[in-house]
Amino acid sequence: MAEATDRASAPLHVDVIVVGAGFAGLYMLHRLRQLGLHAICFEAGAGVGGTWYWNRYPGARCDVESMQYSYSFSEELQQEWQWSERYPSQAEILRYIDHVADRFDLRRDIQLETRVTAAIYDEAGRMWKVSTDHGTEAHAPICIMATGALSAANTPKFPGLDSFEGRWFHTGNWPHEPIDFSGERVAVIGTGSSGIQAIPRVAEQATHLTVFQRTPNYSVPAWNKPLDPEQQAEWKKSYNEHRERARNTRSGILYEYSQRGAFDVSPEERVAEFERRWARGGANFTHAFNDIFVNRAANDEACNFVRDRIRSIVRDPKVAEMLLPHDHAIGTKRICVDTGYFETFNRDNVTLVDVRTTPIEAITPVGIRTSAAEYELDSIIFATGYDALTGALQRIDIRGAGGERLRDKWAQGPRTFLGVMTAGFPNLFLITGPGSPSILTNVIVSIEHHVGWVAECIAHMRAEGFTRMDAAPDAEDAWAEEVQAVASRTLFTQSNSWYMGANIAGKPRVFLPYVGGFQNYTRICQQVAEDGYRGFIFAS
Ligand code: NA7
Repeated sequence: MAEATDRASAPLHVDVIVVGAGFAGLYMLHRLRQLGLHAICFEAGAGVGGTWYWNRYPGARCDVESMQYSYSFSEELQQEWQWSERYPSQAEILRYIDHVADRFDLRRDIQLETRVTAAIYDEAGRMWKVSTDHGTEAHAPICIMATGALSAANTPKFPGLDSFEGRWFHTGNWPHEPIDFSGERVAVIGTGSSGIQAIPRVAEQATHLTVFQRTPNYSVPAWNKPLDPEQQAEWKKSYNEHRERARNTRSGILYEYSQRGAFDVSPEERVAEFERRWARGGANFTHAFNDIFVNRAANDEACNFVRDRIRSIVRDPKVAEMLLPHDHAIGTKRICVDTGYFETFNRDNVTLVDVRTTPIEAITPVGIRTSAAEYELDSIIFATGYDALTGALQRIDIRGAGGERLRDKWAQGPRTFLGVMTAGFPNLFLITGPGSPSILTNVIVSIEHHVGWVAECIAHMRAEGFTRMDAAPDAEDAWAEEVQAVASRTLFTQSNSWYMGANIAGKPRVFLPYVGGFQNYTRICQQVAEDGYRGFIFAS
């Protein structure tokens, strides 16, 4: 582990700079070493793990099953690691990432507690000059942004937050010491995946929990449970086959993808199918029929089923009504997977406040004031999400050829070729960047694909003697159109989701990831490479 202080004042010269030591940065570092390159990785956290380092809120858990949410690049690694539950907790994922960092001896090239503040391309020297919050600089011909799609926390600017005399937290930046809410009056603002996971756990501790909900959300039960060691061993016998099958799906996850439309079956069969999937748990639910993401009537059937479930779980009909999602098609905002979320509203110590009808006006020294009432609080938890996909990149001062700022280039929305490069920013690679399937998939599957593709591309550059690679503007324009075109054929673009940038004031409303399917996307990437990296411009 490098010391955070007293780093050399002269710029460090390496072959590649990697920004971020989460799942993407760690694997990138490993692949670069295999190419014989000297890379350095900067990481803002005091440990590796990225998202899973920061998101330590109560109940934090992945909504992709453990046997799938892990690296596949090492047969030894996937065989030796034992998962303990169907869905992995944050703590278990972090133990796994720490194990990976040690097992592949990655730490010696990672500088922790070092936030990258700027990355500026020096055209004459063909060099990325990267600055950090320590005032240090590193220079490298190649820079790789492994900064994460959900890593730039969004804390709404409610007036008066600074005056609040209690404690406040963001789920995406949770303290590392244990936080005990016993005996406290607590608020959770936000009912996305993070809020829905945290709310049941906080309600168990707090004297009183008030949930401030702007948009009710669809959630299906996780039915999390311990993993049977025999089943795990059985799965591992053909781990690579499972992985390969997953890579050939649209989300990189082995769900049961139905080949039937919702109206190909009788109403009774339809409900039976939803019931079967509800009983099985998880996001598999939205794949009950193959038209749920494209046909509003089919989607409505799934929505109605979930609304009926909410009504049957929540005892107070008024509260149940407040919890019913109506404003978006199921799955077009990330579907939540919960443990006892709706049941929590049956507790005497939990109150639900609808901030669409009674908006939060201010945070006061003693609590939260809405247009209708004042709530006295000891702690406030912001489960208010992220400036997704572009936020982490745009918080860095990135300047490409001719000094163009990425923030300016992306002012009307991000533009990339394949989500992996953006024209005018030579030798700058993005891992699971906007315009790639990224968070619409099992993100580790996407990360492994991107890292592998970038590593092969760098190997190609070296083999051919190229020192400069850039996306061609016409290829980028065509890809940006394709990203929007495939999205417009789905229901996704009709929702005010973070996929659309709609959760951040002033963010352009464009669909950010590529929704055309992971398996189709990877074929396109492969074809581009086989065609001599068609759509990229090389120079030596
Ligand atoms: P999300 O899914 O963006 O959820 C954030 C929640 O916070 C959502 O309910 C928002 O309501 C709410 N929110 C945001 N700003 C405000 C304000 N100003 N007032 C009231 N409520 C607000 O983030 P998560 O962290 O839960 O999940 C992110 C992803 O991480 C998740 O999808 C998984 O992939 C893992 P809104 O819906 O915008 O009305």
